[in-house]
Amino acid sequence: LNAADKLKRTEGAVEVLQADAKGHSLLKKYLTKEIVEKLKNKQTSMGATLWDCIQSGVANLDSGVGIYAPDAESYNVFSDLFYPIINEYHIGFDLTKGAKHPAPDFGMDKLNFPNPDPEGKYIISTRVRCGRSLKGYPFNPLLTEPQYLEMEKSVQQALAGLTGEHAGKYYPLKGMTKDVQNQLIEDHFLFKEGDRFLQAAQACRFWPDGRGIFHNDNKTFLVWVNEEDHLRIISMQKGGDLLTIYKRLIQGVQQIEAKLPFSHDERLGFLTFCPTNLGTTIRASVHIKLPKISKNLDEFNKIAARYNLQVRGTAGEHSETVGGVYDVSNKRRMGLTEYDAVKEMYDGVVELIKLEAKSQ
Ligand code: ADP
Ligand code: CIR
Repeated sequence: LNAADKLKRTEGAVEVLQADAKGHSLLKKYLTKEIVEKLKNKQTSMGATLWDCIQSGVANLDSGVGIYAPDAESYNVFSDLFYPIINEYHIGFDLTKGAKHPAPDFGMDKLNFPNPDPEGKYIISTRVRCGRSLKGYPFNPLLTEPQYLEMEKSVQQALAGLTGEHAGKYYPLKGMTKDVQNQLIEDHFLFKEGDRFLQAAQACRFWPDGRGIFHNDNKTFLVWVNEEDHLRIISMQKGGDLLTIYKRLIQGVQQIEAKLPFSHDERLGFLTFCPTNLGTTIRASVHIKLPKISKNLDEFNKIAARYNLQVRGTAGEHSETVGGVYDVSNKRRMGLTEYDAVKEMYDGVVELIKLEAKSQ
């Protein structure tokens, strides 16, 4: 699209969003004619416009959120739109009132997460991930092909230096056979391909160049390269031993941090492409079967929300359940520490299991 077309679509966005009765995105809720008028001609120093931020949510009316930041500066330049969305998603983190994300704290000295399901009746697996961006680079829509390759190379080099149980191998997406790729996706280790929300955000350009996955032999420590974020660092394994999984993540992040400079902002925390991931960037989740309390999905979502938990399908965001397995995770990632984000998931899941156990 040229600049004139982008402007035209921006001016028509409110109408498109409001005309769709089913849509319930945060973009639909917060994008007003006034905000469009105020922001439609603004640009970041790298040239990102309001259209670049909202195009995914306008193309995908069933978005939950509907907005991405092409670069970190977008969060400030388009703050009239981003701040209320951030405030609602992160359950009360109001940057218009001067909210500041706390300093990073994994809580290594106070970890205490006894397995909430020692008999393995409910929890199938546990995963904790965080996102990181490399200093000096914008997010997906503004990256050039040479930058993707340069980033992949420096990440690959840094990861090659990992030791102990974090040591592993990098597998570029380019050249990976479809069989291997699909098996990794099916086993929940690798990001999916063709995410229409990311595609519409211009986040999949030059795919699969510069994209890949690093993992150790056991596939308990993994790093996604240049999918939605520059890095997604992941620790996961079967069962409910969150303590082991979380410690492995912390140690992995600290080893990588010693080799690569990450983008961090005083008020926003760690910087990510999607505003839902800012701050701690932590999503701690269980794959869990709670057949009684999840029988009615609307009801289950409401129960989960009481504990600030989010429910996703078995294959992650925007997917359905397979065999009654749900992905239950902390929803908010801003305005609390890494430790508290993980504890929020842990405490909530303990309560859900109690509810399931006493349900008829
Ligand atoms: P993200 O966690 O990176 O925000 P998704 O919701 O798309 O993104 O999930 C990514 C992958 O991680 C999916 O395959 C999903 O099934 C898998 N996953 C998430 N939580 C768990 C878990 N607790 N155990 C196993 N796999 C999980
Ligand atoms: C949507 O709006 O549904 C997609 N753009 C995904 C947004 C949520 N992402 C997330 O929770 N990490």
